[in-house]
Amino acid sequence: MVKSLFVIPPTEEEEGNASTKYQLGFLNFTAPPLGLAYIAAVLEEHGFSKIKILDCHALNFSEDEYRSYIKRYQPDFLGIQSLTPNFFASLRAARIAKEEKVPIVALGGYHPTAMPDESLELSNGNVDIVFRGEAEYSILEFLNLYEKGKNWEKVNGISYKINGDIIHNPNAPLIRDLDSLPLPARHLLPMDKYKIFGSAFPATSIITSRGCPYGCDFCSVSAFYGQKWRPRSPEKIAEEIRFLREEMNLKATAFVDDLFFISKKRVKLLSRELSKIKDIYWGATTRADSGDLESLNLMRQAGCRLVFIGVESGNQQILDNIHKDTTMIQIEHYFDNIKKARMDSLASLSFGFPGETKQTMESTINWVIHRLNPSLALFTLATPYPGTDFYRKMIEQNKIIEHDYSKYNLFNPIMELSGMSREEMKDLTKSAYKRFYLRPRKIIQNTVRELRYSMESYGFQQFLYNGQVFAKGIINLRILSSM
Ligand code: B12
Ligand code: SF4
Repeated sequence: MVKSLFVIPPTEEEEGNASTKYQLGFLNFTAPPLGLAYIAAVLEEHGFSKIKILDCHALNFSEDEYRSYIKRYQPDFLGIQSLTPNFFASLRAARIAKEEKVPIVALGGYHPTAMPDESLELSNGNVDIVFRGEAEYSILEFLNLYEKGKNWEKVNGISYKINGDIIHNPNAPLIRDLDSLPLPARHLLPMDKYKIFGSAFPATSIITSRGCPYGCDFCSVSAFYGQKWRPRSPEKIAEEIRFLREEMNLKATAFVDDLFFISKKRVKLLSRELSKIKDIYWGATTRADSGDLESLNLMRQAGCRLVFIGVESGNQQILDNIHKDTTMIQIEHYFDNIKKARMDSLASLSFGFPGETKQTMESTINWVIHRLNPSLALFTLATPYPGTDFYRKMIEQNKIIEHDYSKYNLFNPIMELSGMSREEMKDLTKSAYKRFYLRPRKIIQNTVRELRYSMESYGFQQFLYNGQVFAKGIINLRILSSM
């Protein structure tokens, strides 16, 4: 039986989940690699029993610890998940695997899907195959053939090198019915290591649909799935949440769909299913043009406490430039509705898109603070991820000044901005955090919010947790004041 190992590679600080360094404690979000867990579940379902997942990020593994793990386990197949910031880390992980004589080393995920040639070339022969796109069934087909010693070179969705030439097989078809997939193999993951927005208790993520029909220029998702959206059924989603609640004792979950709220009808059905499950709290990503008050109220009743909104900018021209397809009025109205539905909001802003100047940044910050006033805000820097239209345009216009992918973590300036230096951009972003969070009103609001959650979710006896809330608050204040 083939022994497989799927890996989130060990990273240096910049390459890792940037939240550890740049974001604030209360945004701390370390979610399980569901993609690897889905692949493993499909393999298990088809009789592959020797499968492991090693999440070096969650376990805080160094490259030496990763090497020792490979030495002990001696896999026949090792697959590495690569996003853009950890691409070089993935190549180092591939080199270590080859040094430890792993016969087949593969890369998969967003970055190698967008850049298969570069991934194979830069690996210097340490990567044998790139799996492009959604890979549950291409991996299954590959391992079936490989195990039987048969020729795997016709498997759809893969790229590989043969006699110096790179071969790209046709794309693997998207999975038509997501309900046909087994539940992700979370039992192979260190579930106690994952945190959702810093919650003091074990939490997880769940995905209820894949893809997104919108075409925002900068978004890797629409590039990866080709603007196609596929849902799971509300019953299947409820079944997974019930399992998480009853079997794994998890109380909090984040829906990491690219777009959770796609239609009112679906939100209604889903909320009805979720309302039947006691004691489960969740958060989800929505667009600012998607939620009416009635739907938000239903979500609240079904346990939703936090809504994440990709606002991007407080300037209409910039929103139009990136094809966000929303208006500032819609955004304002949406935040008002979230408040009326008594939920928290996390507004995600991105500075540096085409049309950005010091003035537009300033006015966005003021608009967020004084008009939207979300519970939490995330201020990042626009990053052109390979595969997106935004990347293509920035390359064509010769605007990219940072070519080191490990800096593509949303907190480093990657492009040139007219009239603003890189340092000024970084400084203005830091000052946005300070101005947003270091207001006495916000400090009190956030502390009360955390206390309210802990009481509501865990009861009075969790006094210790409340102690942690205060400690975390003080740590956050210290981070902010040292920024
Ligand atoms: C949850 C999440 C996280 C979690 C967990 C990430 C993880 N390892 O899965 C955390 C919080 C750690 C995280 C961190 C970051 N993330 Co993130 N994240 C997501 C999110 C919302 C969901 C991921 C998910 O579960 N998808 C569902 C599963 C089913 O799909 P999947 O993971 O893509 O896996 C499938 C395929 O890609 C493929 N595949 C994946 N890996 C492998 C490996 C092998 C060997 C093979 C064969 C196939 C394969 O097969 C899988 C099954 O079909 C996605 C958006 C999205 N919807 O995908 C962004 C996303 C992946 N993140 C993104 C970014 C930018 C980041 C950060 C830079 C943000 C930050 N500043 O902190 C960091 C970088 C972390 C790092 N070191 O690389 C970008 C990636 C862009 C890019 N080109 O790299 C995305 C696409 C968001 C976006 N819209 O732009 N993220
Ligand atoms: S940013 Fe959001 S709405 Fe836009 S394409 Fe990506 S997932 Fe869809």
